[in-house]
Amino acid sequence: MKLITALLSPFGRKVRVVLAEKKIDFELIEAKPGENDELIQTYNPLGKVPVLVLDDGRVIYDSSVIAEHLDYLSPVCKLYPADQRPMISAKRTEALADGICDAAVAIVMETRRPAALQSTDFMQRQHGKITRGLAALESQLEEKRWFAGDAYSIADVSVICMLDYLDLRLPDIAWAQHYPVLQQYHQRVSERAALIETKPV
Ligand SMILES: N[C@@H](CCC(=O)N[C@@H](CS)C(=O)NCC(=O)O)C(=O)O
Repeated sequence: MKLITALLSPFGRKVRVVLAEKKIDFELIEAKPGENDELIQTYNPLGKVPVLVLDDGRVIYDSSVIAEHLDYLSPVCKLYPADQRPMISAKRTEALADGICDAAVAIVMETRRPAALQSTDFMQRQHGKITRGLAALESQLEEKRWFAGDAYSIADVSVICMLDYLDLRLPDIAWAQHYPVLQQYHQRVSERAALIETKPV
């Protein structure tokens, strides 16, 4: 299978972490939106990465659909809980972490526009999504070891990828200073090999 993604995409990293956890071999095709749009749009009409191209030619997007498909393919390190309650909890946390990434990506794109065209109001709305999202995650975790159920899941993969993306792109948010529960959780979970080997630099 082939994974088409930008190396710094938090959504692409989520998929790379899942592939690493499951020890699935794949070919990485690096493609950046804005630079390789023609290639990306050939596979995904939305022009977004990541995209997974299976050996039989089937194309899968977005990152959540890819991650769930990979979890179905391999029993190694199951990432979507089998029971309904923890499964919905895992998917909701994945949606929240991905939504924070959407807001962060939107801010990064806005700051690349000419200064005169940038909207302070738009950026404040995106910042609100990020800070409310982080506060919700901080209170959800409390004393728990994992975000969903009693095991590492796609929720944890998504949250770690999101936190690392904020550090990379929006370090002024300084989330680790404001959310001590998330900070300790991040430190502990980030020791997993799949997270270390995919960490963006
Ligand atoms: N919901 C999508 C989001 C993917 C996404 O927004 N990717 C960004 C890169 S980080 C992208 O390709 N943006 C290009 C665009 O929006 O045109 C997913 O989970 O895969």
